[in-house]
Amino acid sequence: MALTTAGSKLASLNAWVESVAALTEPQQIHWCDGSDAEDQALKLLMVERGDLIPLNPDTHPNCYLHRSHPSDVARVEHLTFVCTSEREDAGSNNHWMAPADAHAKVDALFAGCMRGRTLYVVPYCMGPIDSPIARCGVEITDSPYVVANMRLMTRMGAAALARIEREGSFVRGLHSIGELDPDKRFIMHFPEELTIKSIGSGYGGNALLGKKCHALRIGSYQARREGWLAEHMLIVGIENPAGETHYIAAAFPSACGKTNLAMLIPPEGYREAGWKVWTVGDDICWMQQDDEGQLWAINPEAGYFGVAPGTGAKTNPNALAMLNRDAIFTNVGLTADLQPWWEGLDQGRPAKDSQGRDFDPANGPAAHPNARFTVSAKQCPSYSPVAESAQGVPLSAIVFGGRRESLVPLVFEARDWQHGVLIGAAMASETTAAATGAVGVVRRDSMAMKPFCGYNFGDYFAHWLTFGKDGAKLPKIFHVNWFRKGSDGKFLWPGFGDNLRVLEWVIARCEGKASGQATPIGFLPTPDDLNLAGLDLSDEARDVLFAMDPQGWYREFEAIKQYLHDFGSRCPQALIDEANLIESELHVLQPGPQASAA
Ligand code: SAT
Ligand code: MN
Repeated sequence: MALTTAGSKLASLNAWVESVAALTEPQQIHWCDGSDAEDQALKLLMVERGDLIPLNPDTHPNCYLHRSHPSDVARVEHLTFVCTSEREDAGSNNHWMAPADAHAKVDALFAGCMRGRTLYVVPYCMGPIDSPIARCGVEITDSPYVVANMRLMTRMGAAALARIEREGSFVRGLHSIGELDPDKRFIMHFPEELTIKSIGSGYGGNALLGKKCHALRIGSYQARREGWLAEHMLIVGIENPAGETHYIAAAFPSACGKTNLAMLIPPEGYREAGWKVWTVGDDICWMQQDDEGQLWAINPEAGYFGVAPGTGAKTNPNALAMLNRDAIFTNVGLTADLQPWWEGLDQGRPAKDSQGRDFDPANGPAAHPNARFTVSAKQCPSYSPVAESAQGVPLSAIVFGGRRESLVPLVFEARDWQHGVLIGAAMASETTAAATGAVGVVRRDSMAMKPFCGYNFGDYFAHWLTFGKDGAKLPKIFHVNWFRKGSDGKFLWPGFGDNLRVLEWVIARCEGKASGQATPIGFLPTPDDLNLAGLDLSDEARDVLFAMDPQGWYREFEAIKQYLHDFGSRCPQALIDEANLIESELHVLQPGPQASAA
């Protein structure tokens, strides 16, 4: 690998790299071209340093294990800031710091932080390189692990640099692992300057700046300014036996099964009938509306940074099939013969845990619950043939979903766009291991964007409403819940491949071919509206998954209204009116004297 200081044809880029080098004082500067040779050289370097462990070359050629610092295994929302000039523009959904204070705080930590290290300049493109929806950025980092991951997760290197030089603009992301000290860790976003500064973490969403920092936080801000949407959604194509494919975008919080849904294998009867599922993306979706109101979506990413635990032959065979070559594993366990191992894998036994200790169940699971794999999207057996299309795919439906063990039925449909935006805004979910903090606590997570929206949620809801123009060919909006539990505490719905049964109803509703019952919260199917053939659903499941509990929902809407009110005058009145209307309809359905009086 030639370690050069060669710059670009873009003076503003060169000047930025020079100013960062002056601040961070690296030993050398390397401009990444994204080539195989560069990738191999970096991996060799990391193996020599002990940052990567080569896995079994027979079972997992060109695969590596990385162990991050035990204090650095997830996103850190309490250390993540959106730094707009006006505090209100960041909103109560974000931690805020004044831009000057934030720059001063992190620049002091960046000063001299790359001494003895290499500064890597990583040009990347979010989205197919020739797509008008795609946007570019440059990440400066001192972590070769970040470089190797960015090469899998984005279109990284020479082609991206050429586009950046042509366009003359790019999002600036400065990253250093710093001292990996949680007390000196900050993930700062300056949306008005299209700039990110992240220090003190080498992990996932904190360090791979193209992902959550650019494609969601800065991206959502850019999207509002430019009139498009940057969302925390998978994109999946569902092909019916007639060969027609409908594209669905679906928002779920981190670690709620987006990757599994994006790579779903149809149940046997569906497979035999000719149903196919095509993966476009598993985490992020950028959408633009055309003149007819149709939304077109691209996956800005080029790879998957998926949760390893729970990925098995039954839950996600497509993911397993793509993970046996050219992949990076982070914080998984290891078998005696150097194969990656995690809970939920159907074969092998762990010899080492995620921290490299001899595996001992007394220390907890072998893999960290937020252990990840990084792999090129092209390796997915269900990778959609149109995933690289510059114009994107046309969306038939948008699906919101959370992890809710009670109240929320399996699926319901919004009456119209405005009601759908309310459903998205009101989303709530039990927290997972993808972020540090308590797991299993229900919190509102509007559109699964609570950790990722780069501006005030009130303005964000208003932006969503602007797409609902009269006569627009908009996708229908749905809400699903795969995680409802029965009185025995077990999941009532089998999930995984069987979720296609729900998506079949979703698509049939989009085509006007299926029935649904009107309720105050939206249209619900009855068990007869879904194909449940071959499923052994309990009576409780049939009762509960398709029912709307007016009293429970009345209480839910009181909480939703309170939540909306917390955004003050920034929250669009139309959403509050919509919530009031639903609440009054629910009130009428309450049992007891009030209902007879109504
Ligand atoms: O760590 S990441 O933010 O990249 C993954 C996730 O939380 O979805
Ligand atoms: Mn995610």
